[in-house]
Amino acid sequence: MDAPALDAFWMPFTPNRQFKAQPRLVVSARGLNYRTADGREVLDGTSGLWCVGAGHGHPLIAEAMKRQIDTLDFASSFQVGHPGAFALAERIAALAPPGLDRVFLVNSGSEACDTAMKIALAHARARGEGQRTLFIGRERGFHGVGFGGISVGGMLNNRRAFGGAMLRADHLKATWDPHWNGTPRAFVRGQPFEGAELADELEARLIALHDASQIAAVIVEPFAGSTGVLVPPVGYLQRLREICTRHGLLLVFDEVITGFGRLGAMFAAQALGVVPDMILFAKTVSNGAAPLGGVIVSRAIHDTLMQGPAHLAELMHGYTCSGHPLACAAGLAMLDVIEDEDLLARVRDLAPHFEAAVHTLADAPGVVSIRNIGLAAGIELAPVAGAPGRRGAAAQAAAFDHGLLTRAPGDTLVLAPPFISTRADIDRMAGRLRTAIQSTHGALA
Ligand code: PXG
Ligand code: PLP
Repeated sequence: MDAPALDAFWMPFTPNRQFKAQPRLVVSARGLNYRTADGREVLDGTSGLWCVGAGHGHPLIAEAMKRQIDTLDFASSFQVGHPGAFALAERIAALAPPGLDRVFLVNSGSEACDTAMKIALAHARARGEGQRTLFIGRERGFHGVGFGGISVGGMLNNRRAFGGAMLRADHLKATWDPHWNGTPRAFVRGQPFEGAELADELEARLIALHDASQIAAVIVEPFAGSTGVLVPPVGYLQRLREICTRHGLLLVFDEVITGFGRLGAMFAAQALGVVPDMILFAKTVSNGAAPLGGVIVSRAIHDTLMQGPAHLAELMHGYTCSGHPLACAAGLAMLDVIEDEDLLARVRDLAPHFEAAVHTLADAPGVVSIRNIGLAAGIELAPVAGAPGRRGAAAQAAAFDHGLLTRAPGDTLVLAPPFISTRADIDRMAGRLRTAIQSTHGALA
């Protein structure tokens, strides 16, 4: 294909003017590597955007999608159905924690979040508790970009421009504190052991302030991914669960990043041993090969909503492409791949090496914190005075030029490698990241 004109495409979450002045185009991908328009290989250090756990161009997924498009290209799931959506939901239900076995399919994590919030509101109303309209999220949480997601989310920049249009929400504090009780833990490996009591704020401040009777649901990511890998202390999620149970609140885990293997279990709920009432998923479920997401709902919530006249939809909600045949084919194939290639065990096996590799960057210039869990890590750089985000952006651009795709929320560089990475791939990623950090450090001092 000839090089396209870049003007018309308004790129999402991208500094458009800067990108179009210095475009970085990828044109193909296989396994762990992207190929750029000018023929260079770039190692995918972020699984695309946390999606491509099984590596790019997986033949089983590609073949399943090709078969599907030749058999049934589109069927809506509104009042008709096709086998793929039922089969996918059944498979996912069987993989989820006990009690969570009803699955609403959508096309993205943002839609999953808005869907879960609607289910929580409808559930409250069905129980005669229509006053429950407040959601509790967490500072530095990300739940996509729908109006529900930005309301319960805690990223200031995603909220600032839309303030008046948001739903009622309040927020827990972020779990990240580099000096817990005066003890430095900027370079803690994995989950910090102290600090579970951060969760007590839910009861001591938020429930005390708003009253449990007003709260529709508490929505958190098991670890905050897109704000730079903020890992909760051991026991924190358990405490949230206990408090929610004590006060009759629904607990929702946003597993858009953690779902389908990133922590070495199918869901973080299983890796960390805490069962919520709903789980949101997207991204890795289809290996990124098709837009696909969903909400796994407890049988209890689902059954509460199965009421009203039999000829009317029990939930007035759904997307044209909910349960799209191609997305379902990709999802079913990805579940086969996870099983056949034992990807969860590979993640568990690789995670300690990954942890050790990213922590070797502690002595790279300007690194102020390194955090990791499963196959996710955030390497935080000291900001340029008066220009937060500049150093992160410069290092991200340099990494790409040195053959590594990374992400830079603010001044944190994120690594989230595909599950099929080898130890040598991980070392290469860490090496290229070091080069990028070193090569941009001096210029921005
Ligand atoms: N919840 C979580 C926890 C996410 O990480 C979404 C919801 C929204 O999903 P969709 O499919 O609507 O984008 C996400 C998305 C990053 C980055 O840089 C992360 C996401 C999206 C874009 C960038 O880490 N996560
Ligand atoms: N806008 C219009 C005019 C529509 O007809 C529809 C769906 O039928 C939508 C928006 C919603 O689109 P989607 O179902 O893909 O989210």
